[in-house]
Amino acid sequence: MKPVYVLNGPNLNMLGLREPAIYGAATLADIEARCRAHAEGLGLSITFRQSNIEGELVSWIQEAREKACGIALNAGAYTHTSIALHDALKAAELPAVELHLSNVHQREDFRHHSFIAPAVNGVICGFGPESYVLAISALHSLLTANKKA
Ligand code: DHK
Repeated sequence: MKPVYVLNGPNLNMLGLREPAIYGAATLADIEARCRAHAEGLGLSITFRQSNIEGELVSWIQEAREKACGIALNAGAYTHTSIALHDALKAAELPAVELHLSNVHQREDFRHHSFIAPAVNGVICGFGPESYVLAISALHSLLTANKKA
């Protein structure tokens, strides 16, 4: 089976150092390890990547169309700005989940709007690193449901 792509946008390479009161103490490497262990338990493999560059995220979503079975995306601040990521997700035609560590709805108004949300199956936010685990479980459910269909 093809891997799930777990894609991370800008500033997520700074986790552990960055505003720990909001984003927690776990590093992106810690989260990657947790995602791998969880995915393995579900019989999935993952490709885990981070970029600060919008176009690179677009290219990885395009690549996913052929090489992945689903996408979990924390697009960071591009969530709130990127029509390009919206369009790439639409074109990928794969099960996809938007996720965030923080509860964006409890935060500044500019974080309340997502350009990603209309292009994915669902959104998970506010559970810290557990948001990644929940997103992988959600993709597993979607993939299992697809197989039964
Ligand atoms: C991460 C970011 O970098 C912010 O720009 C988003 C998201 C929230 C998170 O909570 O994972 O607004």
